[in-house]
Amino acid sequence: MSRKVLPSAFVLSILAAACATPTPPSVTFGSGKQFVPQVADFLDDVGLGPSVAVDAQGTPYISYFGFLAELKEGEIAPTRPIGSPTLPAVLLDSTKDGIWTRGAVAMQASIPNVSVPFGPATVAPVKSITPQSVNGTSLAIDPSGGFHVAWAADTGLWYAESLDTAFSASLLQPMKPRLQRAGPLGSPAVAVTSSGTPWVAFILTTARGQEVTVKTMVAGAWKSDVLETIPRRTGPSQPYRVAATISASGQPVVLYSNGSSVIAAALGGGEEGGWAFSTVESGADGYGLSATTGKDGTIHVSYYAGDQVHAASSKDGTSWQTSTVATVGKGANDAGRSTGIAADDAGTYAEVSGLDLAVPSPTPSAVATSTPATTQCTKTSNGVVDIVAQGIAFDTNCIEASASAPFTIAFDNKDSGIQHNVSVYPSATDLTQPIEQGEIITGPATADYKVPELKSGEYYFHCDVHPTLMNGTLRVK
Ligand SMILES: [Cu+2]
Repeated sequence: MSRKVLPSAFVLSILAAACATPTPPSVTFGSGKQFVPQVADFLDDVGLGPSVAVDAQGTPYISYFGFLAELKEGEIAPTRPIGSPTLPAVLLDSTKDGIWTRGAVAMQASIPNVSVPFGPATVAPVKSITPQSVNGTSLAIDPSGGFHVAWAADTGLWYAESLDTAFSASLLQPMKPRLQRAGPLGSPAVAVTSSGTPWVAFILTTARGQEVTVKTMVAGAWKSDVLETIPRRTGPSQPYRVAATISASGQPVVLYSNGSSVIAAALGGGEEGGWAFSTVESGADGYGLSATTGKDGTIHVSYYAGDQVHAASSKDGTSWQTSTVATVGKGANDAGRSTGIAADDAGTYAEVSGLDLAVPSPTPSAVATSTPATTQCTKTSNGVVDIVAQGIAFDTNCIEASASAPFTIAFDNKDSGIQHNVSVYPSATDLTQPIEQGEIITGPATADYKVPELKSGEYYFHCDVHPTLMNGTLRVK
C-alpha cells in the first residue's frame, strides 16, 4: 500500500482550545480514499476562522487566527519554537510528508533576526485583534503559487498577497470606529483568476442594509461593487458567510444568501458583461457557504439548509442541481456554521460524486453546534459495553454504566490500517488526566479496556487519535 496521502483526502483539523499544556500533535498516515485528521497547530489559542486551499502540487495550506492562550493562575506559558510567529497574528500552516510548517500572513511587528515562515507582512493593527473581534480568514492560491488571504478584523477587512517570498497587506474596507465585536463585517471569501487577479467578497452591514460587496484589483487600484443590499434582519448584526470561485471561463462567481435563497452572481453573463444572477436553491437559509470549481469547470457549492447540508453544482453558473449531503441537526449558532467543499484535482473522485465534502469545517462553534443530539445511550450488559469504530466514527456517542462498579469497554476497531482507541476523561475540557487510556490499536483489531469504578455523573470519552471526530459522553448512574 502506498503511504502517499492524497491531498484531497485530508481533513485538516486544528485544535482550537486554549492549550497551556499542549498535547503533542498526532500524525497518522492513511492511504487510499479516506479522511485522515491531523493536528496542524496546538500551541496557544489557535484555529479561529480557518480556510484551506491546495496548491498546484497538491500541498494543502490553512490560514487562521492565532491568539495567546489565557493562562490560569500558576500555569506556565508553553515554549514556542524559534521562528514561531508572535501572537496575535493571522497564521498560515502547510504540511508536507506529515510535517507541519507554522508561519504567518501578518504579524504586528517583525522579530529581529528571526525569519518566520511565509514572510508575514507587518501590520501594526493586528495587535488589537481578539477572538471576539475577528470574523474569518479566506485563503486562495493562484496557479503560480502566490498566496491571497483576506481576513475580517476589528479595524476592517484586510487583504494580503505573497507573490514571491513575503506578504504585503492592505486595508480594503476600514471600520471606524473599530469593532469591539465581530458582526457588521462578515467573513470574507477570496478567489483568484489564473492570471493572479484577486476577487474578495464579503457582506458589510451599513445603514442601508447588508451589502453584498465585491472588490477586485483593476490597474493597480481596488474597485468595489455592491451586488445586492439585503434588508437588515432583527437582532444583532451577523452577516451571512459568502463564497467565491472562478468559473471555467475565468470569471468570478460569488455565492451568497439573502436569507431565503442561495444566490449565484456570475460576472460576464449579464447585460454588457455585468453580473448575472441565478437562484441556486430557494428556501435554503444558506449558512456556511463554500464554493469551488472542478477541473472540468463544474462549479460546486455547499451550504446549510435547515438541519441539512446541501451541495449544488452547475456547469454554466446559472442552472443548478442540488443534493443533500448530510442531516446534521439544528444548532443554536447559525452564523457560526460553515461547510467546506473541494473538488479533486485529478478527478479521482469523479466516480464517487466528483467532489469531496468535509462537514463541518473545524470552526469551533460549528463543531459544537452541529453535533447531532444524543438519542440513544449504549448501556453496559454484565459489566461490558461494546463500542465499534468504523469509518473514523464510533457507533455511539453515549455509553452508560453503573456507579461504583468497574466495567469493560469491549472495543472493536473495524477500520483496516487505521489507529483508534477509547480513553475516558473527567470532561471534554479536562483532558490532562485520563481516567482510562485505551491502548491504541490498528484495525481490524479488538481490545478490552478496563474502566475503574466511578461516582455517578457525566464523563467524556474519545479516540486519542481522532478526538474531534470520535467522542461521546459516559453516563454513570
Ligand atoms: Cu480514532
